[in-house]
Amino acid sequence: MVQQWALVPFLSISATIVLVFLWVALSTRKRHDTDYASVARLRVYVIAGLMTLLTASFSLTIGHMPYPFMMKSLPDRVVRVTARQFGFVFENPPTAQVTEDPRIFRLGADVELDAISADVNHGLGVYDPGGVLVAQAQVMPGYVNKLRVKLEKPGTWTVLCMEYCGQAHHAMRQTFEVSATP
Ligand SMILES: [Cu+2]
Repeated sequence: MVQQWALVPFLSISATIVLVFLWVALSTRKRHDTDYASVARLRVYVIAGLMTLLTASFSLTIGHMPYPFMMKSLPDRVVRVTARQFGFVFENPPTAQVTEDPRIFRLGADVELDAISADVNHGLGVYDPGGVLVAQAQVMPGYVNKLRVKLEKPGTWTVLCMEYCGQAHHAMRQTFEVSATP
């Protein structure tokens, strides 16, 4: 749903850019003198408008950042995800005293995926059972990227590689289960 709504600003901004280019191209057909005072005034309006737009969109969206819930609480579970050409391996962290299957979670769990690569750069894309991309992170060799995900839908979730990493990149996928019964 979010992905579909993202098309609306993309298409309207693209249309605006095309119209501005057309307007500029057509306005150069006949010669006229420049009124620098009105150009300066227009510039002030454009900058003021842009600042208002940016401030408004910043204040409206900042509350939806995923970070506050990450700061407030510890994850319910931590799972290490190692990416390599061409797959993802889920494991319990070596220090954890858990015997749970690292690919089965309970519904509503707040999970931290500690993603690292064993070879080249990959991307970790986490899709819910409806096929919606819920979270993603870069996966790099030599660095653990911590991705927090709330598993709010029961069923089979899919992990796909989000960065072209070689010939079988398209086949790089893994699944995990979110079960409503504990
Ligand atoms: Cu990959």
